[in-house]
Amino acid sequence: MSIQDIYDAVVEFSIDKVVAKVNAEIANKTEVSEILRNGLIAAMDEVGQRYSEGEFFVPEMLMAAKAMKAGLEVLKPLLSQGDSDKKGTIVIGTVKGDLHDIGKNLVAMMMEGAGFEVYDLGVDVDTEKFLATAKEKNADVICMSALLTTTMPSMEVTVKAIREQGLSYKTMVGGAPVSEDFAKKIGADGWSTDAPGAVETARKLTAK
Ligand code: B12
Repeated sequence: MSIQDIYDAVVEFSIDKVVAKVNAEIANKTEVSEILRNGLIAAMDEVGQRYSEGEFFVPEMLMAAKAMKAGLEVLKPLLSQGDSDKKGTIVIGTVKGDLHDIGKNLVAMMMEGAGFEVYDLGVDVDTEKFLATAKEKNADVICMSALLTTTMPSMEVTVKAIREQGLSYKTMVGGAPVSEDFAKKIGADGWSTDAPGAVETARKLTAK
């Protein structure tokens, strides 16, 4: 039994096996971060690679995503337990035109675990929705996720709208194709390659 079994189960699209193997690793006291990084997330990178090589198509990506999500559900109670001190308020969503939500969900779960109040708007979220929710919930930070290079530009639209309307929300951007350079270029306040980094960045941005 090993982390490799979790990786293999995702690449084989076996929901039952993913759930069983993640539970087994938890029972084994394996670090959650290791299950995530070397098991579930590494497997999704493999799936993306196989898609790029023409070995997998959209249905396979979707089946792997379902298997990964089943694994995340098992981990969720462990990811969202922790700091109960109320931190800032976060509005998070995947940007307009983009339906990828696994990474965004993971960021939301870890933010919750770190004590933030999180409003998750789901996928395909436009600027108006981000801003309307941020106003309604009196948010500190708007977090935007994008997995497609074609949807990244809408992050800039939101950042610009905040500036132009004289609003004070901080912005954080992330997702596989989003780089620190891109974040700086569009004027976002924060960026991170992964969910733990997203929590760290949100802590810094909301530090009073
Ligand atoms: C699963 C998947 C799908 C699933 C998504 C299911 C779901 N519910 O999410 C489905 C099948 C729907 C799908 C569809 C498509 N996909 Co797809 N997909 C993937 C795949 C294999 C995995 C993504 C994933 O979940 N990774 C795991 C998570 C945990 O990682 P993550 O999202 O990067 O998140 C982490 C960090 O980025 C960061 N993070 C994420 N969000 C945020 C936000 C903030 C604020 C911060 C700070 C950090 C942060 O923290 C996260 C946790 O550590 C990727 C390949 C890849 N390696 O990325 C392709 C990939 C993203 N897809 C791709 C493509 C082309 C498509 C389609 C266009 C295919 C098609 N022809 O229809 C469609 C687009 C649909 C749409 N409109 O969105 C391409 C994108 C190419 C590009 N450069 O734009 C990729 C890279 C595959 C490839 N190698 O070509 N896809």
